[in-house]
Parts: sequence; structure tokens; C-alpha cells
Amino acid sequence: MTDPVTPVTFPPAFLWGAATSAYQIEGAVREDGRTPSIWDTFSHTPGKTLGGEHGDIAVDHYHRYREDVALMAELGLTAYRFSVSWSRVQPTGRGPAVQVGLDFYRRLVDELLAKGIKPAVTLYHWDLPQELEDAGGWPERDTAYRFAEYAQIVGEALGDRVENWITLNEPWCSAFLGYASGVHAPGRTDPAASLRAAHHLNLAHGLGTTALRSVMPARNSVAISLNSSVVRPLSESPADLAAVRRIDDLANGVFHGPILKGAYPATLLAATSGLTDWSYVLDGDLRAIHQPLDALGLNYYTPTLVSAAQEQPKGPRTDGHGASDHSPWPAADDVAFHQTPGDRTEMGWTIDPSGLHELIMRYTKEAPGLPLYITENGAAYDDKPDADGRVHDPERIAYLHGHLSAVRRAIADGADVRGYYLWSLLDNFEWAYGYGKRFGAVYVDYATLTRTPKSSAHWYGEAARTGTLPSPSPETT
Ligand code: IFM
Repeated sequence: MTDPVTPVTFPPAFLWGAATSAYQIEGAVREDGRTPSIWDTFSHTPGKTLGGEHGDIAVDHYHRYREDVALMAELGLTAYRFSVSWSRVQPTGRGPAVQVGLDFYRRLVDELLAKGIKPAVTLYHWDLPQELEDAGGWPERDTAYRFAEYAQIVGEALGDRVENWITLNEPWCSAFLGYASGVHAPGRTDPAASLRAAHHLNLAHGLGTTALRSVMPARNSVAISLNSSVVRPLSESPADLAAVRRIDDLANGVFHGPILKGAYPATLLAATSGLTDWSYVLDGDLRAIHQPLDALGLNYYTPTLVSAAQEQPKGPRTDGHGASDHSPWPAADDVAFHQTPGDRTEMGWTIDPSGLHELIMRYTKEAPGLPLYITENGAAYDDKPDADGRVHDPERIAYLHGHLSAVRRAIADGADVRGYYLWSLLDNFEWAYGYGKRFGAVYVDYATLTRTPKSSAHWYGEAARTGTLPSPSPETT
């Protein structure tokens, strides 16, 4: 690792963005023909989210997008990553598009472009149309074909004005939190089905990439956002290193193997052979998945620490992925997860910017020449307005300063990182945790839906405007 870069100044073309996703912010779940997604169903099922909270209104971005874009422009952000709600565009998950649904995204993109903010579209951020789940969901092959059809529709509608495209966000969560541990929608707990889901998500990515390219100008960039884990061993013992291999395969190799190299890791196939024979990987699938990419999106929050174990330790899960009696890691009962040392965010996730540097350097080595974007990074804190209504969040500023400095160090070490999207623009619906975890740079009063930029938003805006990180303290307000 190079010495710290001071002052921390980024290349002039670096994108300074913020990210969100449809179900977490839009609300308006029953408007303009939108039908339920798996997250509407799941969040309205008693006991699935904290306090039974759901995204019916969320932060009402569907009606307040102009205000939200204006806020980004005032702060000086140069890029915005949002996702499209599939069931707003294709209410049954198949067939012709509902134009009024697409019109919302056309207006949003126009608004962004008018303010000089570069849009990046994520096609799928976990909100599968419920009808497709009823037909079997991601464990069914047909869902991948449906995704390709949907990708083509959105590509045709927005491809002339949006250059940066992301097929899937964090397919690991869709497959393993959705179908193995069940802490995410659709809440199934079937490890074999979760591996089938992972394959069909990969296939969806490959077919979706091809579909997008068939209708979009060649200049557009197609990527995927992976929440690639930085997996570290508790000790250097062979057993602990084998535990790292197992979790690395299940977290990373299961996606980047076929996507970047055209094959599932042999060690993954061997470790999971008691659960599945992978016979649903049909001839031609790996070719379809292994499409050349224009960029890779990396989402990073915290590293994972593992060791070998005879059995899982009793008590709350320590892998940071929610409370469930079912593991999100199929065929890994002999791996134990440990708390990493250090300060934590409100999610209980350890703050460790060195993990982001490590992750970037890993992909710089494994996918040489592929431009990288940090498509999510950020922290939840228990932010509250002070007596004057201002929201001071020095911990988030320190978090951002540390992680952006790690990105800058990686660039100095030869990595081609083109941009950073802070998670998240606004406080929003944090899935099974409801509204309790505030990730936003902008505070949202959930009673009035008033938006107030936190001190971190001003700090980040100054970084975006000047290309140099301001000091993390004293606070910029
Ligand atoms: O809020 C989520 C986001 O939807 C996906 N990546 C992680 C974030 C924080 O948990």
C-alpha cells in the first residue's frame, strides 16, 4: 500500500455520486399501475420487518423527485445511481411495458440531465414482481428470461440518455438472504433453491447485458454491482484458510467466477455437492453469462472474519446479515463467523477502510483493465436534529473520509476507479430493519418527509465541488 495521499485529491473526471433504490425511497406503491413486488408482500407479512414497517410511502420520492434532484444539484453531486421498479414497468413481470411507469423514470432522467447530474440506472435492486415469485422466483430459469425482456424495455426507453447501466445490485443478497436465511424477501429458507437462484441471477445478468446492448448505443457502459466480501481468517491455520476459501466462493466466486471468468469455482461445486448437482447449469449458460463488461461496481461496508468450527457458536449471528435460524451460507456449517475488532456503525458493522482498499486491489488484479466504480459505501448512525434543526453527523464524515482516502490510495496504487456513490442520498427504508437505520447524507423527518442535508452532505458536496476531501473535522456545515 502506498503512503497516504495528502491532500486527498481525485482525478478531474472522477464521479461524485449518491445511490438509492426504488423500493427504499419511492413509495407510491399502488400508483400508475404498479403491482406488488416481493418486498411489498414480505414487508406486509407480520414479523418480517422491524415494527412491520414497509415501503408504501417510504420517503415519497415518486412525488418529490424534483426536490431530491435539486438537493443533489445544490450540494454539487455529479452522479446519481437509482433503480427502476420492475413492477412499475411490467406489472406482471412479463409482456408490454406500462408507459406511465416508464414516464416517471424518463422525467427523473430529464431532471438529472438538466442539472448536469449523470444518471446510472440499476435494473434490479431486489424488488421482483410478485407474479414472478408466484411462478417460482429466481430458482426458476424463466425468471432470467423475463429479466432480459424487462432489461430490453428499459434500455429502449432510457438508453439514449443514460450511459451507465447496472444489471443487478448485490445478487448475493437476492439469492442467499432471500432464499436461504429468509431475512429478505421472499423469505424462503431452502439452501438448494438459493444456489439455483444464484445461477439464474447470473444468467439474468448475462442475458440482460446482451438485451441492453441490442437496443442501446455502443457508447453505453454495462456493469453489475457485487457486494463482494473481504473475507479474512481468524488465524493462518490451514483449517481457517479453508474456511476463508469456502466463504469467498459463496460470497464472491459464485458470481465473479461465471461473470468474469466463465466458470464456477471447482471448490464451490465440490463444497456444495451434497446440496445440489448444478444440473440446472445448461449448455451455453456460462457463455451467456460471461459477457465482456464495461465496468464493475463494488459495494463495500465491512470485512468478514471467519474460522473453522465444529458447530456454529450459539447466540446472535455474527456474520452481519440479520437474525435467522437459517444460515445464508449453504454448505458452510463448519465455518464460524466472528466479530471483527474496532468501532462499529449503527448496523453493528466494523469500520475498516483497509477492506475497501483490499477489495479494489483484488479486482484490479483479477480483472485487469476493467474500470471500477464504488457503487455503494456508507454508514448508518442514529442521527437526530439539534435544537436549531441542524443534523450533525461527524461519525459519518469520518467514515466517508476514511473510505474515500482508501479509494484514493488504491488509485495511487494503480487501480482504475472512476467514481464513488455514497449510500445513501436520503435516509430510507432499510429492508428488514425498517426505518430505524439512517444511512442518508440527507436527514428525512418521517412524520413530515422534510429533507435536511446533514453536515456530511455539506462535507461530501465540498469534496464533489473541489475534487479534494475537506478535513474530517472541524465540521463543514
Ligand atoms: O440499504 C442497503 C442497500 O439496499 C443494498 N446495500 C446495502 C445497503 C445497506 O444495508
